[in-house]
Amino acid sequence: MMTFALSKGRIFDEALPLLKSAGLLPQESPESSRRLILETQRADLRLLIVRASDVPTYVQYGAADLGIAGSDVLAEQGSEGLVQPVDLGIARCRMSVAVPDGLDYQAMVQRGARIRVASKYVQIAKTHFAAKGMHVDLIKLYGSMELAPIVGLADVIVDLVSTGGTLKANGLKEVEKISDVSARLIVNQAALKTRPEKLRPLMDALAQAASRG
Ligand code: PRT
Ligand code: MG
Repeated sequence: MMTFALSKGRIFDEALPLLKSAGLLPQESPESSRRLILETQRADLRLLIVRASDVPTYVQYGAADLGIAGSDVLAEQGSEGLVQPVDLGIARCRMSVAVPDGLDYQAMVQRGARIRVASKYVQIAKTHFAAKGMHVDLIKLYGSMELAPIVGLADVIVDLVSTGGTLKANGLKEVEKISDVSARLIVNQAALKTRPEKLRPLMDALAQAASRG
């Protein structure tokens, strides 16, 4: 039996065509089912439905053999014990710094001002501002980052941006791209060593499906 960890929502929706063409479709939709373990078209493969940020943990500990995780989550949490054979090119967005519309970010940077940064991605933010030689105070949030500068909790945020609509709706603007983000296939390194004959064909099928997409 092989176990594949996946999150509902954005990643599942965009992974669906890939799962379909690799013959890995679940028997029921995770959006309508309350089950957390789903059977698939293949008797030797089951899906685990977990939070997006928990996918690497399940695969790292070997509770799942493989999974799909955003490169944002992998960069934030580290990817020890994981192989990342394929950029699936789905759930694309970018990690950016955003500030209130009226704020002159470049001037703040040039002044060497100490800034307060709110983010769910504190490691990514820390690395980014350290590389720029900036002093920052990091404030960890778990969601609704856009609110922080509006209510004076932080000067800037580091968050994912796709259309830019969420920033705009909250009076913020994107001032610096940190990285491009997309979902990656991840595989437990030890499982790949001990059962390559099972895992390789799956990895190849998903890689092929992704390259066609
Ligand atoms: O929702 P939950 O707390 O369970 O977990 P999650 O928010 O981590 O999961 P989910 O499903 O929302 O996101 C899973 C993955 O999708 C992320 O880790 C990214 O790799 C990827 N992804 C791609 C995105 C976006 N695009 C995206 N736009 N994740 C989040 N967003 C959010 C962003 O945080 C912001 O609030 O969408 C908003 C911005 O969108 P625009 O279009 O208004 O710019
Ligand atoms: Mg979400």
